[in-house]
Amino acid sequence: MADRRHFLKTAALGVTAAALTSRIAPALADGKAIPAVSGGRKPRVISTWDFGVPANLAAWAILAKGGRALDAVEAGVMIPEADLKNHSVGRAGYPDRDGHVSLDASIMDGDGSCGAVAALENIAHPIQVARRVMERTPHVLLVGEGAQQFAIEQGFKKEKLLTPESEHAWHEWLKTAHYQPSANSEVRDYGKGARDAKSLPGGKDNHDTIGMLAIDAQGRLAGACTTSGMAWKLRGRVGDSPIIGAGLYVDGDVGGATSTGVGEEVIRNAGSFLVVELMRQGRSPQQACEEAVMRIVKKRPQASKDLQVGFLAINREGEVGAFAIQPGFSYAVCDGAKQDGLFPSKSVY
Ligand code: SD4
Repeated sequence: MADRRHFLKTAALGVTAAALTSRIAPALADGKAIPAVSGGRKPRVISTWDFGVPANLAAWAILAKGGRALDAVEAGVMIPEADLKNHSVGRAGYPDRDGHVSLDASIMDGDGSCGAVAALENIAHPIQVARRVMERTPHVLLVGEGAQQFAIEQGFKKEKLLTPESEHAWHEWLKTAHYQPSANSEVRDYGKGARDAKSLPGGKDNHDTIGMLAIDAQGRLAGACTTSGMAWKLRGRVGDSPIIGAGLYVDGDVGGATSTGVGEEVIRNAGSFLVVELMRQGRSPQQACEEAVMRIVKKRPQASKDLQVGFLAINREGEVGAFAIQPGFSYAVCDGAKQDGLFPSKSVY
């Protein structure tokens, strides 16, 4: 009955699951969806969006010396956390609707160890706090004031993260106070993508994240994900990035996945866990990302036309895959052959 209701609803919208599948079929059939990045190369580090390129380089400094994947992803994502041009991660992130910069981050090692913080304020490098949660507490996730208290006890400095530029953007937003997530704000705010802003769907710049996955010379896998979440979000809102299994998941026997975009859609579908489980069942990283994206689209076909979600994955062979709902998602790949690889992801639309 529920299925029938769902069918009638989607049919009424003129968008059936079959129609959606056929929209991506050409991409699958013409070979374009074959992973741009083949396997067999270790070490390798990959990350979301254009700002993944400098982040990968910091991770590479560790991986190239034979260092540990876990150390590499932590060091890598600290670059965008500190970057004042990046209004989506760490310092200079856009605030919530009440003007608070509130940060989410998670880190996971191939052996299943993980740590995360959510709605953390006034601490510049949430990924480091997430790692401390993983290594120095019996817990996985600390939130809000408790997370900040823990960070300060661990020696992190309390500081103001709202920059004058981000504060100005918030005041501009307050003039209408209209909340509408928009796709691909990550590239719009950052680097060359800024030029393409007008051509992208949506209005305000309001979300970003870096997700990073690495495999080291010994074949160990790890991942990290950090964000200031959706700009102008409700105070207390937590996205997918600090939720293990949603914004990040790593299993050393299989591979890792991370996500970017509207976190609510990713949480609903346990997105990164789903991608890793699909790889466990034999899908390539590319196939797994495509299936996870289509799961989101099929559940909410109408809503998905106006929102962005992208998945990025690597398997233990080092093979890479990426897929998104909307065009515009990019991912950076760094290995011994090329350190500044940047690829456009395939997408449903
Ligand atoms: C969130 N997934 O908080 C994050 C935002 C994001 O690209 O990834 N934006 O929902």
